[in-house]
Amino acid sequence: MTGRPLVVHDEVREALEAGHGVVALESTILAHGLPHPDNIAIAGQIERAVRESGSVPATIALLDGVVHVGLGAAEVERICTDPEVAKLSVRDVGVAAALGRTGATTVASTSALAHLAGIRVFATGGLGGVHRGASETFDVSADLGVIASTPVLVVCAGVKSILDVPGTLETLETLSVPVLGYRTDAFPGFYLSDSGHEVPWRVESPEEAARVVVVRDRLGTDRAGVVLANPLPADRQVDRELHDRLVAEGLALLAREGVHGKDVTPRLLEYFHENSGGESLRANVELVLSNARLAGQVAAEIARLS
Ligand code: PSU
Ligand code: MN
Repeated sequence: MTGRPLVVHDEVREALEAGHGVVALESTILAHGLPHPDNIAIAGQIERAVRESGSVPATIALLDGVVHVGLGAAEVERICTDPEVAKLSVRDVGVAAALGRTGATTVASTSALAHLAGIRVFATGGLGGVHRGASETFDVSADLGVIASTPVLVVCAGVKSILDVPGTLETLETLSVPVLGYRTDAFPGFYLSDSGHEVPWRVESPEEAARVVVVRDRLGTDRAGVVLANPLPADRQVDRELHDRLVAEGLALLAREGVHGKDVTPRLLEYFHENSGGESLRANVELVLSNARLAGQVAAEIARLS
């Protein structure tokens, strides 16, 4: 047993060596967040959105005990198709690697592995956060703590309103993670453009977001990542009534089925996709593609400024 079980795809390694923009992409959203078989085509669209904005995509996953930073099409298809693909947060990655397993990486583990590979920007859909009732269940996503100690900029559409949104924002403040609204003062609520809560900072362009990363780095104030919150346009968000009904039903379903731990988010997403007449999937795909595009632009700007 020698060497680190981590492979960086040739194209990604060359881009990093040449100082070009690279965007990390998570695989949990593919394996556990989007329905099969749509997830295969969507994975390709996400990678294309990064390329079209001038950066190289690096989808991250664990395959047969080896971390891959950058996947080929067949590997993406495997992550999207194989029902045995585990959901791996940071604490799971080393164990799964030791046991030779295959798994998808969350926001937490994708950020950590992106940083190991030298990638500074990461695009996803929504962050994990503080769950409602967390003061009793202690269910707070590991995403938050890992972002707080991993200098990667995460582009997301905020968090879902199934979570405790103000509690999540308070926790990000406690953990010293800056939250930037992209052309907005409102923290987005994933399916909704505005969660009803404010962000502390706002940036108007990919260049401004890139400057935040570069200047924070130069200052060396702390090692926290940055959350760049990119809302769906108001006319593309999910209808509020439908949204509120899905959230109420979804939370009731979790209680009824006794779902807990890492199964909570995938179960809810599945419920939404099956009960929204295609609306949750439509919005989810649009926001992920928009985040991938923006992340590609920010990564290209960071490369230019560095
Ligand atoms: N939020 C979404 N879609 C997702 C996830 C979150 O809207 O697919 C996934 C991400 O991979 C995130 C993870 O990192 O769920 C958080 O899971 P948990 O709450 O178990 O930490
Ligand atoms: Mn949890």
